Amino acid sequence: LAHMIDLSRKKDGTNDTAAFAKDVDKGLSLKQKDLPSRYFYDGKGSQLFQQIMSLPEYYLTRAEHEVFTSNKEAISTRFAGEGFFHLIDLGAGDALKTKILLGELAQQQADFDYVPVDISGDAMQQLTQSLRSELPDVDVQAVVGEYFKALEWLQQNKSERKVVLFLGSNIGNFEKKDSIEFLRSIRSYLSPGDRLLMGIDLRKNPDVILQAYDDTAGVTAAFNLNLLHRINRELGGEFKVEQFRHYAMYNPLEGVMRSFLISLQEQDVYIRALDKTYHFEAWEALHTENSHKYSLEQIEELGKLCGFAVETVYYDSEKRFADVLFTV
Ligand code: AVI
Repeated sequence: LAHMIDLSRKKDGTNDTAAFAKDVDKGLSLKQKDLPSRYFYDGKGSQLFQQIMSLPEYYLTRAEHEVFTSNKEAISTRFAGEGFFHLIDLGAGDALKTKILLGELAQQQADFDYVPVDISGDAMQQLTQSLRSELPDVDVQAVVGEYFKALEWLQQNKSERKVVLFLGSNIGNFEKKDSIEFLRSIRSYLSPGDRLLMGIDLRKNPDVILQAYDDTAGVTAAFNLNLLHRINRELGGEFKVEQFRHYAMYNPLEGVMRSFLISLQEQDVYIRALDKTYHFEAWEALHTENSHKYSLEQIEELGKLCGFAVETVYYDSEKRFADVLFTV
């Protein structure tokens, strides 16, 4: 059984390009230029991120894969213990890690349905298809749209138990205050007995972290620079992309990996959709992404602030990455 519902269309008549244009103008007009990292993920960017996930330096995905492989029985048993539940996978993508759990849950004959949520319709189409052939016994209700739309939609079945997955250290890309707002909002859709399993990249040797965001093959650089290509493609921007470079740095005090695009020379860039020109000084930085790394203490604290208690922490063998199971 597999369905797909599309909640991505906007009611107010504005489209995604208009929102993108507005955010680009806002970000490039700041004294310290800054663009939201969620705009990395157009078709090309999503493809590059897939490539990043299999880079030797990008340990996060492999580490979380290991967490799932070595703990799938324990996790599934916790999920399935109390009767029917919805397994809601926020930002599911290709669900490579979730499939490990789904296989185990199916084997345990758990009573659940799987609700992958993603902004990419293509990704949800492909996932639905692959699940149909790989795990035909799992009920799938794919949702195309923003995270909260999906949670709202699920409120129709308010009394049904929910387990929310937020994997891949996606929480790390939020500013601290946004992560609190986000988790509180998830919490508001949950009831006692519900759970949240969140994947979080842990603090570790700064060299290891830095290399993960500055790989030798240059895939992460291409991923970052794609944001300028996207502005050129979608907003008629005139960025000379080769006049910018990727620069990544890790601050071990804050536990934050920051990525920038640095202008290699003084230049003006015209963007047709905004009919505006933006000035860059030589070596001026445009900030594009933060990836926060957490300590276990901070994770507990963050959970507490948002109404979640830590039930179990699952690690990979090198303790690089944690999947934290929270209860409400
Ligand atoms: C999606 N997110 C968790 C990735 C990260 O590690 O922050 C995005 C990424 N940026 C550069 N490499 C990967």
